[in-house]
Amino acid sequence: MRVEYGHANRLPESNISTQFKFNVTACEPYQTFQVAFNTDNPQNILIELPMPTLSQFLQQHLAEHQLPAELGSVVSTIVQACQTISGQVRQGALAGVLGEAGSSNVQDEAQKKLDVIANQILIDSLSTNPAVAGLASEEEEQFVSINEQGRYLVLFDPLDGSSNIDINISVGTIFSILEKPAGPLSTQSFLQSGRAQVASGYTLYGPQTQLVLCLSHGVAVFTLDAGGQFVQTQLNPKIPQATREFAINMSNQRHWQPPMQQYIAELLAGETGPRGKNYNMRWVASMVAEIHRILMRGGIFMYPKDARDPAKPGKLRLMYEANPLSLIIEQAGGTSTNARESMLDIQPEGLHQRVAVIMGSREEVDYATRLHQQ
Ligand code: P6P
Repeated sequence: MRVEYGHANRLPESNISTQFKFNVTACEPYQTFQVAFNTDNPQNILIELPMPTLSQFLQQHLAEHQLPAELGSVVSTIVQACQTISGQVRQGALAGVLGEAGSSNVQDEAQKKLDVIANQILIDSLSTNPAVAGLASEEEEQFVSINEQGRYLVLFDPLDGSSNIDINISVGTIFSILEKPAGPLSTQSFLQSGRAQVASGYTLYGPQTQLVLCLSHGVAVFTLDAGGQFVQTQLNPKIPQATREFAINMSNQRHWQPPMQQYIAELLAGETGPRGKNYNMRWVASMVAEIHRILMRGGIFMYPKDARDPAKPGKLRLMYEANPLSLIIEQAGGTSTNARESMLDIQPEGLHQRVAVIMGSREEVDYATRLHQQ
């Protein structure tokens, strides 16, 4: 953070006669700093201050919001695993981690080598933390019991967007943290609505490796620095209410239900149609990358129910994709639904339950959802 020039209130033990007040260009609410300045010309104060690291942020955030230290410990364990995964992703072919694993997961999807590696890194890390009672992963059919006395449950998609790995397009890790209910650990322990999440986040392995974290009190963005530290680079990004950018896989258009057909047709009609403005489209095929773009500049992301498999309400998974990302979207001023109800209110019925997804800028999500409710 730079303080370009400053004025400070009367400092103790000082012989300064005039009042000074700092006009700080960017500052964390809790950032404190000592100032020694030249009284001959106080206007030329330049002070470089370090942005907080993840551990500094957690220490302050947990205290400010009276959150348990164990929650910070579980977050730190997940983030350390993500740093290890980042190292593997970055090396790609050089580490021999690209290509197919030659196996399928519970979703009957072909696993990439990095899917399996990332999954094992997270399981191994979380298994060392006594605050973790159990975990659920996209790559594991059943939950994994860790410590019956643990306080938290962790659910994750170890490497979302893995079809992009071999072509060097951004992928990410998505995680969700719930409190373990009383009683013996079972699948039912995990089946809590998205509103019950005590934390969620994702790590985006892109041009930068970035961590986006939400402990239900705002959203913080961190960037992995050259020394291997996550440093806070943004606090409480806000998603614009309106947008001109939508993200959907248009090749599925003929399979959508009529309300989604209508909604997208109106967007494509642009300023000549009922919406009265032109739109742009993006599709990365990596949900974490789409949601990060929306967090940074707005937009709407959709993966609707389609007729290819009428038994499936959607492609994406509720517990470790839609819910953790919906918490972040809502905390940043956006909204998220399954086209009928708020995503975070859905009562889960299975660990790997799929769901239709519409999330992002409130104005568009509300409009698209209303079309499905008519
Ligand atoms: P499609 C990645 O496989 C994923 O689960 C999401 O990250 C992404 O948004 C979606 O599927 C892409 O699906 O059908 O366009 O390949």
